[in-house]
Amino acid sequence: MRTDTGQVFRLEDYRASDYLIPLTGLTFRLSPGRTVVIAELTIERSDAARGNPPLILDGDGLKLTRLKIDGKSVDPSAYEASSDRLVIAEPPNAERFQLLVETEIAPSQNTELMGLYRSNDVYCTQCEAEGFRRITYFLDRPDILSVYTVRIEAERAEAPLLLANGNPMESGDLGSGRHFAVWHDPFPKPSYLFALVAGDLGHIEDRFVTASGRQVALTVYVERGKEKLATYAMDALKRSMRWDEEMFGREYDLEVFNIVAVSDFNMGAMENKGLNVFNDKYVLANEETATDADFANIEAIIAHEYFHNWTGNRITCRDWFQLCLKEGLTVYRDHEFSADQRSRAVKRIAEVRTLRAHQFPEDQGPLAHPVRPRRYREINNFYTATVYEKGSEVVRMIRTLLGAEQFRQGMDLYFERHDGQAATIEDFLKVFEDVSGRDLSQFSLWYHQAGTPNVAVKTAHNAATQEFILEIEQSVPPTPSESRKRLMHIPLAFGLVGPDGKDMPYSDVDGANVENGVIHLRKRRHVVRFSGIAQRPAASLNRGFSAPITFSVAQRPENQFFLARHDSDPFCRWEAFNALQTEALIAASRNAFGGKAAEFKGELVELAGAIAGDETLEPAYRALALTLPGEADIARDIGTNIDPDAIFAAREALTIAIATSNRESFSALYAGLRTEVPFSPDAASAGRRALRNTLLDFLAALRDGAPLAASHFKTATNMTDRAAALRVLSHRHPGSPEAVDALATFDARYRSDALVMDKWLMIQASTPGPGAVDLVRSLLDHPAFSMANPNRVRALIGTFATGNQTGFHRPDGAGYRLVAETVLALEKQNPQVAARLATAFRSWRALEPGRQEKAREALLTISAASGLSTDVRDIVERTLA
Ligand code: B3K
Ligand code: ZN
Repeated sequence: MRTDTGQVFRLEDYRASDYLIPLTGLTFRLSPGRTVVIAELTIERSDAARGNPPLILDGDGLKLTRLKIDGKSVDPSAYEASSDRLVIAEPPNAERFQLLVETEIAPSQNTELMGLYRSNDVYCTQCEAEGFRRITYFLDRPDILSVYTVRIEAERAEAPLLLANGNPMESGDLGSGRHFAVWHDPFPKPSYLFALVAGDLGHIEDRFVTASGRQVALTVYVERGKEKLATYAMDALKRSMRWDEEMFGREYDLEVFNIVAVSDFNMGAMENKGLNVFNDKYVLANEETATDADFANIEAIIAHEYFHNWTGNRITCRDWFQLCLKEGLTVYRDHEFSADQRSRAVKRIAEVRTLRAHQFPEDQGPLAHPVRPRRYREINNFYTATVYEKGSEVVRMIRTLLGAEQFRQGMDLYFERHDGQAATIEDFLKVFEDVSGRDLSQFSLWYHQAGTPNVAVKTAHNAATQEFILEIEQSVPPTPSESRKRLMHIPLAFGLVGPDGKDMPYSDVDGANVENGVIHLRKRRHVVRFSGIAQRPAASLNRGFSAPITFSVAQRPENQFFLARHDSDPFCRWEAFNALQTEALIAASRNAFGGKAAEFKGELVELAGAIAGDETLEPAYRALALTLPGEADIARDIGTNIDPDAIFAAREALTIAIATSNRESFSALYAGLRTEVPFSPDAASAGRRALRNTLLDFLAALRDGAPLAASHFKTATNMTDRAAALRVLSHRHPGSPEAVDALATFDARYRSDALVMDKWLMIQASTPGPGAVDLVRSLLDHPAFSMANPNRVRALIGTFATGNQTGFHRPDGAGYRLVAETVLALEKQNPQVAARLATAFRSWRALEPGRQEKAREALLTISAASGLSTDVRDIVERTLA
């Protein structure tokens, strides 16, 4: 573990490297406790070098055992090797020379899961962002592109399978039970994309013929016995490959594409060239073990990592400040893929819910940073919702600005101009300026300025002049170290919905540039006048969520209800209903805070019933609309002085009000949606299950609802229904005989399947109320839990900290203490996962004063610990600042 040195990295300090490494040869002699790594590097002086600068290679926890330059041993006085760097003060004064570096590492002792480590007796690697320096000394920065040839030697019995990036070259026997394989990757790549896997794994294989007729051998490797669980991932891979050819003209470029699923992994997956390594949670699935959400995640993540082959690998990042160049763009691409494979409207709503749940609180709290940050202490803490999700929204806005055709031309130019390079956000924006002739300098603030812009709108209609007027004002709230904000270019898609539910035409518009249904806001205030509007329309604004902003519209409630029933834009229709629910919930939680009973408008409760039964809407859409805003969503919209118990009470009250008034229609609808056999993971079937399970949640919220949920659980024929029923039982009827029985049945049935048991841990960790703290503490000792496995930690502690508002925010601070203790216990073995967990405190200043103080105390116990990792110290200090 690297302890904090206080060092800060700044974008403005970027300098090209003095040296390049055009060729990298690596030999691994694998052994769990002592692996020898021999790096043979061709080093070249770069154009940036002046004179004969020292060669400084990065390391992290390394032990040097041999060093040669041009085949000759180097005198110890001529270099300085420490665990974190290798300095050769006077390298040969030649254009190029050969460096041989031998290091020794211990994969079996690597608990950080960065560099070369062991997962279930399989050797695997994770190098992004700076894990390669835990394997060998190197210029471990993304602008050093090198052609790799990798030789792996291992015991055949332990590791019959030997994989690395690129294409297989040769393999053979070494005698005494050992064997070898050589891999060559012809595409120059940065070190963070290096990968090696060795072990004894099962696999499934398939083929893909690219658009130009090249054959690619596809293989997914999984734990032996789990081969059948990889078929959905393989199918998603083939669909991704085809889609990227059709939509972006991108073909795959190697002879093989390999995916390996491992069970110990710090994040979702990794796009190493030709050898993607996955968290097995995002590969393994069948109806018995995976929910529809799991299937959708697998499809999206397989696609995401595959799409990185062009956006990330062929064109990579110049430095880590440019992370969004590959991540925001690739998230945009995987979103579009899923929208094409499933329902575009449903996908968009789900994306916005995710953005609001993860990115908005980040942008509105102490960890706010621009999509392209300018400074960091620990780069691993910048794989954030802002870089990924807001980064994707920025790309989407570029498409909105340019239109589909010019956007595609810009992407084509990007691939043509920057293939094989390590590029920047400026390079990316420039291609779109070049194809469109537009000036994107004001727009580029989306990359450079943190904070969620707010747009406030007032509407007025003048019947006499037949004018409809929008008064629009933008503001960007201050964020840490950016108190003054510049005005943004905000593309606001809109429609004026007439009494017949259709968009009204207007004869003229004045006050802002309006093109193709988009108002371009560039100034602080615009008064936009539409003429030729005889009757007052309802303003449908930010259609499709065209800009990632918060929004306040002074619009009559009847217009909101009207939009919720009639808007032709499915996103805004959902949004109108969601806003009505949110308003009602905020009012009810204020009442609950003041001890008053909640009351809800009949029209709102009836509308929920109408949406549930509206056959013109897809079931998945209806399910999303019926799902009330989450407790954290309501808290975020309230903004300050948050009392999670009052919010919970309000949400319960609205659930019961909706369930009570719509009981009969919900029951009939529920009964009509039977479990479908045989199971299919497709979007339409998943949508019907989602609607049925959402209806169950309402019906089971009623006092006599436990038997219905118990029967749903018992008759379930797939994991989606089974997990939904278990959640409903244990959240709505905790401690009931039905809940206790279902939890025990589930445990007995899935005890040996860790991924399924994660669901069991998650459901319990999110049980509302003060009892959750003790429940989670007791589960720390359950055999299904392990502090060494990131999936287990995220399932139990992560879910508790971010998915259990009343548990984590228990007024006496016991929830905060539990999470702080876990952060401290975990960070010694895995600082990256510990730091991620610590971000659960990021919204602490929005809490009511009592909880705020308890949260601060917990944060202080973390920051007071000595020898804290850079990862955790960075998060905790920024959170407290
Ligand atoms: N690029 C990786 C994330 C690496 C995270 C390193 N801390 C997965 C992805 O975004 O595709
Ligand atoms: Zn990515």
